[in-house]
Amino acid sequence: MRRERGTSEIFDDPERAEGLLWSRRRFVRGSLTGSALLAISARIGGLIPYGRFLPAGYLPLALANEASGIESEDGLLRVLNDRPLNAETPAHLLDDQITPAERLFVRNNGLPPERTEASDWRLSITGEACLGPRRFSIADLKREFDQHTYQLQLECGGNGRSEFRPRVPGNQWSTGAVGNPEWTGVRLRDVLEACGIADNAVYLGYGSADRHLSGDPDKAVISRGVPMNKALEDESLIAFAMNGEPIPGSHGAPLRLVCGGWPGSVSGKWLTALMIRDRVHDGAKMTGSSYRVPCRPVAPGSTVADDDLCIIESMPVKSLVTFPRSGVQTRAGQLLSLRGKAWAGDRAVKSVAISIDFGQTWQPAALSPPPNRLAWQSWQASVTLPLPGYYEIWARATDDADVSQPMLVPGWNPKGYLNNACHRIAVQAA
Ligand SMILES: Nc1nc2c(c(=O)[nH]1)N[C@H]1C(S)=C(S)[C@@H](COP(=O)(O)O)O[C@H]1N2
Ligand SMILES: [Mo]
Repeated sequence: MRRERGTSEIFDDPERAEGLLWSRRRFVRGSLTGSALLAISARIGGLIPYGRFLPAGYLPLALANEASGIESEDGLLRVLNDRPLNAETPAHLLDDQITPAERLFVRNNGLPPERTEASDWRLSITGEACLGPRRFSIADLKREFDQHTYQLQLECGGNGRSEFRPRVPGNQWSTGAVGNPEWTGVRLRDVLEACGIADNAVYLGYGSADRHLSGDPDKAVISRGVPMNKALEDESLIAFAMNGEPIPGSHGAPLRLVCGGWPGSVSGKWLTALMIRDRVHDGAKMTGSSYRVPCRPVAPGSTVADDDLCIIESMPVKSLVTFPRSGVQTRAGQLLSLRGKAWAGDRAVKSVAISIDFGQTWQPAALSPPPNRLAWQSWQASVTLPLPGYYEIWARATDDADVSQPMLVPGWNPKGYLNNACHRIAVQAA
């Protein structure tokens, strides 16, 4: 006897849902037959005007969301783990050009330090390739060096991890481990040059004051860094303020490194040390499989030797639809305003395109230039949904080297980094 499954049971498991909704019988030479479309329409609860363009095997967002529980309560981050704290921001809360503190995702690898008084804080500069090691208070930094303010985009290397199949371990971020606060601080370059950079300098490593989950005070939680050329860019900051206020506790108070456009993990929070290294920095989470991806593509599910993994540098082009929020109701035949953000690691975004018909046709969005290098860019567009029914709005950004976001989840890798697949929202037109 065939057992009927309730919708919630089916969609507990998106992989199985996909199998059930898109069983082979329902396709004729790769295209969707009427009966499959009807089955999907029934699940969604209405007509899908562009249903004939649904790609084979595609799980409509209205159903996928039900499975993954992406929705958070209004105005709140979605907590993925509370020890250490990891929380992401729903896309519709990232509509500001400058991300407010309470809407910036939190990614902690350990526990924040107990004491973070700015007046007691010290930053040491050392390393094999540091000519004159020094120690600075925050007051010293402010007095000795010019201050600079930049909007700098921060995205966790694992943002989008939840979409990889087979699944990979780690925080199951959907799209919300990204933000674009405004940071104020001194240039890393000015401070390093004041100490003296030897000719053999290769890499800058950081040390920080957070506490290892094991409780072992000798264990570093994370100690990553960037090659010297990235460290010496104008926008690489030792920051003491975020959005014009002292940096909040969860975001690295009172001092942090910010190197925009690279995986967030290079932007050390609770910064206590900088090491000018004569080799690639080898601190915690620089080696093994941390923040490294296969140097050459691998089959999904492969085991990859550490020697075949390369350190992630600039993050790839990506975008979000931040207005309206997924799941809204609107009216057919009326203009619907759309807004979003786009960013491209070290590059700028050149264009953003929108599709309302599952990628058959695309229309350009209006894209603002970045206020400074390494800031995300805002875009807007308006569309008309011709008939009542279920739609998805897809956004796709292209960077200034003509690289576009993929429609499908790109290159599977053992730790689930660098998923820059297009974002999409569901809209019902009445
Ligand atoms: N000291 C320290 N710095 C850190 C981390 C950390 O756990 N400890 N997490 C890193 C990671 S993986 C990311 S994505 C960003 C997140 O910054 P946020 O929590 O301010 O958004 O901080 C980075 N800097
Ligand atoms: Mo991260």
